[in-house]
Amino acid sequence: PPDFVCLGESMVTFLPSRPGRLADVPSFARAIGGAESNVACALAAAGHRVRWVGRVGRDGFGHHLVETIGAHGVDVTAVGRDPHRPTGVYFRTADDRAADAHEVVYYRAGSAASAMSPATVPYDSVADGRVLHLTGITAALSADCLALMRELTAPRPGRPLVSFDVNHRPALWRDGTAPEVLLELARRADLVFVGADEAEELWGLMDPFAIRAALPEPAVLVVKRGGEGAVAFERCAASFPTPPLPEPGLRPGPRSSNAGRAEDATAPRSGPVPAPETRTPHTVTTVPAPRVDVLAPVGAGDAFAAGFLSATLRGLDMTARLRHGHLMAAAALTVPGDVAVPPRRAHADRLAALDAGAWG
Ligand code: KDG
Repeated sequence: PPDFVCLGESMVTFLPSRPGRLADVPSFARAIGGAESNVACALAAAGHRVRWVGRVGRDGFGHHLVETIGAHGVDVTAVGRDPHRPTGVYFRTADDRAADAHEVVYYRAGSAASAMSPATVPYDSVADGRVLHLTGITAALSADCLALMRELTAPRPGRPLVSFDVNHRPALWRDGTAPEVLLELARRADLVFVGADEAEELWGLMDPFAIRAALPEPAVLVVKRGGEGAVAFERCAASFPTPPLPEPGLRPGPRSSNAGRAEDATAPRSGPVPAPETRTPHTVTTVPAPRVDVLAPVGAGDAFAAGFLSATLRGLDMTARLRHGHLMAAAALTVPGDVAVPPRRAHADRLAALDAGAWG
């Protein structure tokens, strides 16, 4: 069985040959994208057994996606092929003055992946891994996809650990339901990743403690704060992760000075007052992000999730998990495409083990 199953829509991505508005760019280079398969590719590169479950059209773009993701070492045998609907595609633009001023233009309405549902995606094809990684993008694709997300996150005996990246894509949510749907799904997951910027757009919350107060259920909540780093909340005696895989000679990185404090979230602090249900004590670990020159931000969140998930399954401590997330994200930030070229595991371990001073 795989360590990870990642489910979601992958698309052929078109990267611009030069900066400018969509109307002005003369040609594009073909690449691949899709938040969940980006995570799958990075996890495979980190040495894990990974399956990607999605649905593509019976068309050239569908073949290309399956072949390329498979060539990254990801198991693609459970990918569905839809004879009636096309594979989704999307175009990116670039702005040479600010990397985050790019546009993303989707051509995915009615795509093959939007036909994923409890009927077209057999539960057994996603439930036999140790961790099932999902994102909020899937919930926005169609009513069927939302039903599938609800089924996969419903509590049931023997459910794999569910990892959920909120991944708010405003262009996909036209009906105003994103705040409530994404909160509902996140509350049913075991591990949640959310950007502070997304939490502000969705729920008007930016302070990590306020976000934790709104999302007390997941055993682990990671709030990403861009260049400022990330904060992880872990419920004490959390059931996540399952016992780590034995790895001889593993040397976890040192703790940063503010790592691993057991906190009662109801203790007085500045900022919004947490809801009473956060009385369960949790540890709070903060790790700054390394500085990099950003070439293209798309895919960095997926890379972060992959680094964090890989380190989690390896049984590394929370500081090391966050550092591996940042290192993988740095790899994605410095390439033009969506899929990171991750550092080799031994190299990443050495970087993650640098002392706290090197981490800002
Ligand atoms: O996280 C990166 C993804 O956003 C990108 O690869 C495309 O999956 C994608 C999406 O739906 O935006």
